[in-house]
Amino acid sequence: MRLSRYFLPVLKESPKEAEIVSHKLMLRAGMIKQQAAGSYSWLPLGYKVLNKVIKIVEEEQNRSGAVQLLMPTVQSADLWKESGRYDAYGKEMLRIKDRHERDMLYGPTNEEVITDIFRTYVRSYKDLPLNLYHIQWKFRDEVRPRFGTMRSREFLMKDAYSFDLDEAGAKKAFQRMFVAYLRTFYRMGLTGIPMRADAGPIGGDLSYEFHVLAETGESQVFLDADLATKPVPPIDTDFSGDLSPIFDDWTSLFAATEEMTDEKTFRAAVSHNRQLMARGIEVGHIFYFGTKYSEPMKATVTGADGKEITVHMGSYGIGPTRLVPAIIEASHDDNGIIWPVSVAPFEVELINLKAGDKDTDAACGTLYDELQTAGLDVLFDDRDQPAGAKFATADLIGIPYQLILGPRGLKDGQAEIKHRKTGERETLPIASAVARIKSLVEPERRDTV
Ligand code: 5CA
Repeated sequence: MRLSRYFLPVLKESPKEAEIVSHKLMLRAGMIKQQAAGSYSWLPLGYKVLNKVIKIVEEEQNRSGAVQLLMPTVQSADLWKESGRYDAYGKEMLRIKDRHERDMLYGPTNEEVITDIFRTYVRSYKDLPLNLYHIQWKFRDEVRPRFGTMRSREFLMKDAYSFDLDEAGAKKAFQRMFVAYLRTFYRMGLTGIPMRADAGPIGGDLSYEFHVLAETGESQVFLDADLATKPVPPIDTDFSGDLSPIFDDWTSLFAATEEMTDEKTFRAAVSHNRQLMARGIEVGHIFYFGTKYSEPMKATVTGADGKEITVHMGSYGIGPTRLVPAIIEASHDDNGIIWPVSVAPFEVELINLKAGDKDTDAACGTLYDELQTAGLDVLFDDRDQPAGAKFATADLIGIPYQLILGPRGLKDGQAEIKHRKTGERETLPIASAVARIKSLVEPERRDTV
């Protein structure tokens, strides 16, 4: 992408309405624009990051055996009356009437719709286990939408729903999602720590939240510090095998949100040198709730003995539009965002220090073509602007590697690479620059680990 042809409305000043660093940086870097309270447009740079986050979520859901579909945003209230949640959900639900005065709602979650799909088509125990997921917009009329897309009213959710014959089967489904989540957050450059949590309005008695540790997190969390450095299960993990050793290993270490524990219990349970009290951002939440929805909505299958079995269910959420600011909270400095390669809007930014100079333009044009041919996601700052302004924008939008070329370097046959994260600079022959960038980027994509 040539920056001269792109749409990147960066702001010089920090917007006053933003309280936390990720919100400030997303506005300054031209990633989002507020449209109403808790509602945002995703501008091209932000949308590109969001799509990379979504792709990782999809890959890991698919790897674990979940199957993707798509359900509507606007739902009929009838299903919610069947499950008994229509009145219970309260003011967070956006209630709508259509032209025939029928009660509709903008879905805050999809347990009812998926249970309806399941009961329409699935008849036999032979069709289980089944896990169906979608990535779709939700609306929750939050009391206090804040922090940009971190807590918005309209937000994107990946929600998966598992169906099993009994509790033992459902626990296995739960473990598959648990492992998929560990991998998902790791691939985005995050440490996502599973914590025992409160199930809230979704219900059930087994629930884990996944938290990213950050000073601005809304939850107080208590954990065994060893969890923060634990290697996640690798790409060749067998999701059809027994995952309980991995699950038990992770959940044997203390980690809980403030709703589930207190400081005294925590201090008594974890050895002194491993006690970590921190703030956390909830990026995922998984639930096992048995027959809470299948019972009232009559989601049953016929068992091997011909008897009707009410299925056991779980649901599993991830917030992609919250993950983007969470990644920024975890990875930034005074100059701007520092994207992990796997979710960076572009992997490398080519900077022409003297746009308009015939030779530099030609050399940069060649580099731009070669970077693309090498399979790299490239942003080319070809604008006629002072070098200082270009460097400031490059640091602000946080592209992991900058490849810099000007007339002086060109005369000596040398280009410069700047590593955004460390500030390290290397000067190298122009002819080897593309191969060098490729060798830096590829291992950091985390798509084969
Ligand atoms: N049906 C279940 C799981 S599928 C559910 O709704 N779970 S949830 O309420 O915990 O939400 C799942 C995830 O959505 C959260 O972990 C969070 O990452 C994201 N999320 C929830 N509310 C918001 C919000 N207001 N803004 C941004 N993301 C949100």
